[in-house]
Amino acid sequence: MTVAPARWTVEERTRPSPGRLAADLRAGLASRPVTIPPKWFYDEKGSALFDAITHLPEYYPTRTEEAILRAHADELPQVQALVELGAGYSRKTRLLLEALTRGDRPLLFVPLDVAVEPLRDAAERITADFPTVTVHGVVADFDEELTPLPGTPGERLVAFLGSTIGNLTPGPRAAFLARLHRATAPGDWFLLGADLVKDTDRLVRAYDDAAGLTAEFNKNVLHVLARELDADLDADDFDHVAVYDTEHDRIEMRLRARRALSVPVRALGLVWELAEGEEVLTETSAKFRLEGLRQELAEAGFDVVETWTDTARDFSLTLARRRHQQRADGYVASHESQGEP
Ligand code: AVJ
Repeated sequence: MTVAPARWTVEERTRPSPGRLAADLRAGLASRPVTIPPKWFYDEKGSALFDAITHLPEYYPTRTEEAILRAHADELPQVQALVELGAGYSRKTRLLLEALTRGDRPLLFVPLDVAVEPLRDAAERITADFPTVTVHGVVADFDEELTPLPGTPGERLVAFLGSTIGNLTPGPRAAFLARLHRATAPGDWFLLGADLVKDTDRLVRAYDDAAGLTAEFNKNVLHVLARELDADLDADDFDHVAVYDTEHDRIEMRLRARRALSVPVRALGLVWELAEGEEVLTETSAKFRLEGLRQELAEAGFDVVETWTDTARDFSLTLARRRHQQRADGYVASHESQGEP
């Protein structure tokens, strides 16, 4: 009997722990409005709800991005490694893998995710379906340092799809791009999916659908807090709210207390007091303008090479490349090949 060498590994750099949720809630309770980071939506139920949202008629981003990717996947650079931030084994991942392995090209696939189980599942299925792909999964949070990224420096494509970048407000977004810059080398590519500014009514409907799935998704974070932090939270005490902030170009999802509440949070040893009508901020989802994106990327050291959109300009895919020596301010580093000052 011969045993094939394993074509996948999963490297655990972080473990999700209730301690991190406790710290996030503690910090969130001290801010106004009270804020809970959106990453805590995604337990098993929340992930399933999000998947259902992507099929809703009102939620255009996923299907639009997929169509753009389908139309332009063959124009992507032929790289040695594909790194996917927040990856799973989506249809979009398949499209990328198909395009990058055409003609039986070998490819290293580096899915990066906060959870180990989906990574193992994806790694098994991808190695089974794509004979020329080797998988090196990384369990990590892109809120934290990304370095070192597997793959050959200068020959990698980092994909960050689905407008997940929209969950970051401008400061944290610049910090994320700086982390990406530290983790990449000159010549590496960045493929970014970003939702675009559009008619307010359509945006609000995408985050407040008629079937109520987004409301359920939003309230799911209350179940996560109740379970993980032993909090007496009842989802029925809250209303789902989705508003568009035209000043900051972003959707905000909030949970509004229907009455005054005193919520024991035993894991934190405190009682969370909410006034009637008080709103808890659970997600911001930024909507972008192409010129602004181009500028943010350039400031972070990534030059836009291509921008693809659908005909309605609802969603964008941007292909950028990490600059070689020259910086936006004109400074040219002559000797170092990596890591500008
Ligand atoms: C996964 C963050 C891109 O902001 O559109 C969907 C999450 N929230 N419906 C988004 C989400 C409500 C989604 N992202």
